[in-house]
Amino acid sequence: MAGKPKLHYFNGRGRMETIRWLLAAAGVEFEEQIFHTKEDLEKLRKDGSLLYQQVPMVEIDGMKMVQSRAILNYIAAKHNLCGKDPKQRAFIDMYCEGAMDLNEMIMMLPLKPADTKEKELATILEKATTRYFPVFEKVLKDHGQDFLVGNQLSRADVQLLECILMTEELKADILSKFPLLKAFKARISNIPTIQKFLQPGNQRKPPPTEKSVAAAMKIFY
Ligand code: GSN
Repeated sequence: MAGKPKLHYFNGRGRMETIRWLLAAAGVEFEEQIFHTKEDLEKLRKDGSLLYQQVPMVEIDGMKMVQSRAILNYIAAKHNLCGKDPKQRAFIDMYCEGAMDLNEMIMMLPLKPADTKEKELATILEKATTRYFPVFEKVLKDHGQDFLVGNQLSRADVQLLECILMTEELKADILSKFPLLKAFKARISNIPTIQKFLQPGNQRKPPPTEKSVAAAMKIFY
């Protein structure tokens, strides 16, 4: 039997966090090899472990996988989290890409110059409430089901929950005009594997701080 997946990344959320979420939701235990220095990253590069010299890298089922989307696709396919036919998958992919676009804006916020951060934050909140969340609210309203696609848990539900929680960290009442998303958040958070991941002390990473961002920057630049 293959061992636990091993995640190679720095000590932060970045592009690995959604991978942590998806593994946890699928009930897969995983290990983390956190690197703290440029030298640790160089070592991985030198031993040929990184196809494009980049992380995230996940050792899984005898592969050293890179490219966060490829990794997510593999985990989702393996654990039946991408729908039951190509059409369901098409919708799941569209919802995931929307959630990832919003996540990426949030992920990049700490890297923006200090004098643009406030404006950037306002743009993110505006996009969340006028572009992304209305789509998901409408999907849930139109079909009246518990999950976004096909009336069963998919990666879209997991990735949307991650996205909602990240956006709430920026503005706690961001869901105030989205009652169905509020109920969705409670419902998906209650799935036992996800509930476990949300417990303090689990493998979910905390939001970035000035200190953690500076430490990550030192590794890559
Ligand atoms: O999605 C992906 O995994 C890739 N398309 C991008 C991965 C990436 O940009 N990795 C950064 C680390 S910070 N993001 O997670 C990276 O390894 N940068 C160093 C480099 O030489 O590009």
